Amino acid sequence: MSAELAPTDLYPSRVGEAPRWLDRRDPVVHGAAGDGPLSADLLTSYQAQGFLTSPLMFSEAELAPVQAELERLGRDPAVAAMPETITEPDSRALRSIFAVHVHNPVLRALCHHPRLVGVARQLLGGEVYLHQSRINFKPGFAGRSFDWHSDFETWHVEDGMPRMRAVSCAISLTENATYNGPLMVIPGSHRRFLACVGETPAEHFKQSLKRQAYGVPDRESLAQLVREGGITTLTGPAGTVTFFECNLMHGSNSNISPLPRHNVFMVFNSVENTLVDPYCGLAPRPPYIAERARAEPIPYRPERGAGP
Ligand code: 6CS
Ligand code: FE
Repeated sequence: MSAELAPTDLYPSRVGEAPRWLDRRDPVVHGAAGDGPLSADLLTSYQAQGFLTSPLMFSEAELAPVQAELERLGRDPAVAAMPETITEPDSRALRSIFAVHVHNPVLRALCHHPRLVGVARQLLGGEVYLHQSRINFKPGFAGRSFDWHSDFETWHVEDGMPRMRAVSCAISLTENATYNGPLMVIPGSHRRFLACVGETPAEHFKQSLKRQAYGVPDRESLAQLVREGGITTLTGPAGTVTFFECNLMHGSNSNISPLPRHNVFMVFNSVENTLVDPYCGLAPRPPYIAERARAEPIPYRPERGAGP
């Protein structure tokens, strides 16, 4: 790795013998109240909690074409064979399809939707591009869990994202109920960085996207975060939009209910925070997991009359 070219590693992880808390060196909110659709109160809440849910929604009519596209993709054998498609660790059920904003026009339109881009620009303080996008399927009976993690820990170590200036957006395409494996977050956990233990193996993504083993917090640190912040379960009807900060600790349970939980995720990153060589010293992950070449700003024109 050309370490001399990369900026100093402000968040070293997977390098020590024991887990370690490091100070957050970046703001949580990079823009201001006048810069976009979110009020000062919503920005203050995001700053403290690390997430915002339902400040805006997608209607049933807006969602219908996306839901139809998900059905179609889920059935297409050509899609099942793509490298972007990840199956569950214990079955051939679909778990994720990556880079949907690149290869699918319907999903691309959703990922570029001004309602979302306006919020991302405000939270990140300027122009944004998509670092990653994916559909996370969680079919009834077969959908498996996602262990607790901070996305930023992985993006920093494995992708070379230098600073905490990214935000994830989750849009639920089915109802997310308490019983079908909804997203769970630890409020306030984004305000510190937990350096994890373990050395990243080569091509870790082949395993981690099914079941993550490196870059996951130790039990003691996790218990401490939950003592301080509790756990919030993000339930809501189809169309619910959640923004969560890149360093917020989150995870989800398996879906043993008969009812599917399908979400679309996209990750907005500031154009001032583009990727450098991965801090773990290994080869970068494929571009369908972490975009490094196409970091042009998403064109933005505000929706007329929109606002949370
Ligand atoms: O690898 C990624 O980019 C995302 N997926 C997992 C399972 N963990 C980290 C991050 O959210
Ligand atoms: Fe995640």
